[in-house]
This record gives sequence, C-alpha cells and structure tokens, in this order.
Amino acid sequence: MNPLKGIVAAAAAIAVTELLSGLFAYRRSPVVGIGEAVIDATPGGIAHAIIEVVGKADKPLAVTSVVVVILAFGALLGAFWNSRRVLAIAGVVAFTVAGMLINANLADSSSGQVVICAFGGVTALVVLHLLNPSAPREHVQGRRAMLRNTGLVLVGSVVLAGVGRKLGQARAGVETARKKLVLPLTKMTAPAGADLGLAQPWNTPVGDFYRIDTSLTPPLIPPDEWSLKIHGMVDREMTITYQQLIDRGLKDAWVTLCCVSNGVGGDLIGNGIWSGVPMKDLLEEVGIQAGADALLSTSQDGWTCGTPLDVLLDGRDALLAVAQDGQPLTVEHGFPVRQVVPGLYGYVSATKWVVDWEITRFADFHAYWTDRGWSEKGPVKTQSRIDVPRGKVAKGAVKVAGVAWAQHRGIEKVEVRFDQTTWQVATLAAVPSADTWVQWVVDWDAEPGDHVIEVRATDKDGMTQSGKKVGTIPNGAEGWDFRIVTVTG
Ligand SMILES: Nc1nc2c(c(=O)[nH]1)N[C@H]1C(S)=C(S)[C@@H](COP(=O)(O)O)O[C@H]1N2
Ligand SMILES: [Mo]
Repeated sequence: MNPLKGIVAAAAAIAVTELLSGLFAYRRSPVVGIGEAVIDATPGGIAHAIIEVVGKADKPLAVTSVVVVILAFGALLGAFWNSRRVLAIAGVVAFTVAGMLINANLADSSSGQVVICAFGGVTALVVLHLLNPSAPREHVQGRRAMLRNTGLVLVGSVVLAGVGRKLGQARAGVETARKKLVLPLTKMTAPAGADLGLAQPWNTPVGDFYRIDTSLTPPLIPPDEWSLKIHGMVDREMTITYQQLIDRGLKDAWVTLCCVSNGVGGDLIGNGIWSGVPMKDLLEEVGIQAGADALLSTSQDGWTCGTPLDVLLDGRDALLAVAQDGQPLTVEHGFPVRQVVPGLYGYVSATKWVVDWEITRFADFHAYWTDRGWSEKGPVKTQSRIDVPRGKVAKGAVKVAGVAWAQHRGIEKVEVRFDQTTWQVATLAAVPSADTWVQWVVDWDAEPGDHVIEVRATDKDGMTQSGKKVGTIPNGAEGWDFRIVTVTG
C-alpha cells in the first residue's frame, strides 16, 4: 500500500510542475529539462546508438525514463515513510534539490523553472503526509477512504499534468514557428577593439540579457498572427503584418538597452545588435498631424508606454525590431516584434510584443509606469560601473575595468580615483556609435590594504556625473559606483 502512496505523491509532484510550467509558459517543464540534461550527458556513441533504435523518439524516451525514475523513487520513499520518516523526507528534499540543480544548469534555464521544482517537492511531501494517517485508529477506519483518496489524487494528477502539457503546447507552437523563420540576417560580432575581455562581454549574450516586464507569462504570438495597427493623429491609418515588415528590409544597429530601475552599479543593462525597420519610416508614411507629440505603444498583454515623437523622428536608430544578435527575438524579449530606441530607458521606449501604435499627445494619456510614479519622459542618464576587480586581489599590477554609458550622447571620458585622491583618466575601448556602452580600463599598482575605487563618466555634452546619490524613482539613479577592494601582500 505504502509504495503506491509514494508513487501517487510523485505523480502529484510531476503534475504540479507540469501545470505550473504550462501556466507560466516556460519553454520546458522541469521533467523535460531533466530529460534534456540526460540526453546532453549521454556519451555521443551511446546516444547515437539509441537514436538509431528509437529514431526521433529519443526525447520522449528520455522524458519517459525520467518520469519512471521519479515514480520509482516515490515508491521507495513511500515504502518507508511510516518507519523512517526523517529519512524519507530527506530523500524527497535531496531529489528535489537535485532536480533544481539540473534545471538551473541548463543552457537557457530560468529561475522560475527552478522554483517550480521546489513546488513539486513540497507537493510530494504534502501528499505523502495526507495519505498517511498518523493515528492507528484512523488507519483501521479509513482504509477504504484512504484508497479512494489515493485514487483521487492519482486521477487529479493525470488531469492536471494533461492541462499543463496542453498549455505548454502553445509555447511549443510559437517556438516552432520561431525556429522556422528565415530572416535576412547576418551574424555580426562585436566591432574590433570594443571588447577588452576584462569584464562582462561587450555584446551581452541573449541568454544573459536582463529581462524586465510586467507579464507573469509572456505573450505567445505566432508571427503570421502578428500585426501592428497605426492610428490616432495620422493622415492615413495603417496595419502592417510581420511579412510586410520583413519585406521592407531590415536595418542593424548596436544599441545598449537599460532599465530606469537600474541602481548605481546595477546590471539591468545589456548591449546587442538589433535588426528591424526604422520606426521613423513608418511614422512618416502614416503622416503625423500637427499637434501630436507622442507615440503611445501597447503590447499584446496591454502594457503601454509613451515615447516622444521628436526622438523617434530625429534619425537615430529607433527600430521596430524583429531580431537580437542575428536571431529572431526570443519570446521573453518580445517575439515577434518589439521596439528599441537608443537613449531612452526601456519603460518609455522598448515595448515588447508591440501590437498597437497611437499617435497622440502626452497631455492626453498616462502610460503603465507614468501612472505609478515614474516620469513621463525617460532619457538615459550618464552612468558608469566598475566590474573588476571584486573582493580580494594580490598586490601589484591590477586592471580596474568596467563600462560607461550615455546612449545617443556618447561617452567622452571616464575617470577613476583610488582612496579619494585625484581622478585619473581611464583608457576607453572602441565603440561603433554613441548608442552603446563603452568599456574602460585603468592600470593600478595595488598596495596591500583596503582601498576604495570610485568611477565617474563625462558624456559628449560635457556633463560629468555628480557624486550626489539619487534613487531610481522617478527618472533614474545618479551617483558614482564604487568598490572596496582588499589587496593582499
Ligand atoms: N510589453 C512590455 N514591454 C516592455 C516592458 C513590459 O513590462 N511589458 N518593460 C519595459 C522595460 S521597463 C524595460 S527596461 C525593457 C526591458 O527589455 P528586456 O526585457 O528585453 O531587457 O522592456 C520594456 N518593454
Ligand atoms: Mo525598465
């Protein structure tokens, strides 16, 4: 009886993880993630032999094996749940942690996926507890009821897992459509001399790119169902489809995107090459009427932002982007179409999953974040960050390096000072334009002891960052980034 309860608890755990993965539109559920890890870890020769036998079924086979192992482990733990409770609980915890670690180490894992594993572990414990009566009297009376409950949990698990799988198919469908796209894209690498190789990569890998949005589950839009409606204070309304957008030809631009919520020294910033259609071209085509000063863009999930029209029309690389780093956008970063506007914080410019443009006036609307205490306009503030060293270093020659940004104005100069003495000018790496961050480096002859390193940047308008600290709300943080470094003798 008890091994059966263990199997049911394991099934319930799997069901919960499947359901949550489906609900939140994760690329894959924890069980599928473990299956993929198993495939990856299988030595090439063996994997090849298996594929020869089972053909394309290698993935379902791996996933089924993972399910069987989890259920078997459940049976084992269920068997000694009553006799060796602590050991059984420890077993569930260990198994859950292992699942979390495997999922956390997948190439494109997300923290949500890892959290879902934990929910699975908790579910297993709860079900084992509920199905095992603590008092012997209850045990005698409730045998029948217990059998029924076990059956109910099992049936419920199968239903929930099915619902989760079904929901997950929506994500899978969009992923397949994304993979099938053939866009006229050329893979570009960072311009020569931009990456000093000392700190974070100059070109942020898509998988490491910060993600900020209000959606619990990202919109899933097949490209052939996407269109953008342009209306409001225009001479000619227009609706453009994905194919029409692509057919206009794509322009590539290196642009550093950052979030207004990025505190001094923070990492809500990333740089990449974006490909898309200049927003200016579309705006000129619809004919903007006199008096309009804003583009109110809306995403498929109803998020809104207001962008000044003059910025969109001044010739900078404001793009209706379909690709990042030579690949169609990922679902999380706005697939199939998003905006990227150099020089403005994301909350006033970078609408992901954009489907509607209204040409209007700032006086006539509030957008998502301007309704919640953030400024109507959000030009990026000049900022700099120290990336290395961190913590302890050995005395002698040390490279102090980081990044600075003032998108669309450009960085003129970066200065560093040690222990609040005089500022010294850093060496700047190359940049393709004023729209990206720039890496900087200073050579330091580190003496033993604790040292404070501070950085400040000056933009091409001649504005030098002030040391005065300002918080992120309402329009971006200010102040110098600093590091306290211990130099050992
Ligand atoms: N639809 C939608 N687009 C959005 C947001 C959002 O919440 N919903 N957040 C914005 C904010 S605040 C930022 S900083 C950028 C972040 O883009 P990323 O997640 O691709 O880095 O997206 C912007 N676009
Ligand atoms: Mo943001």
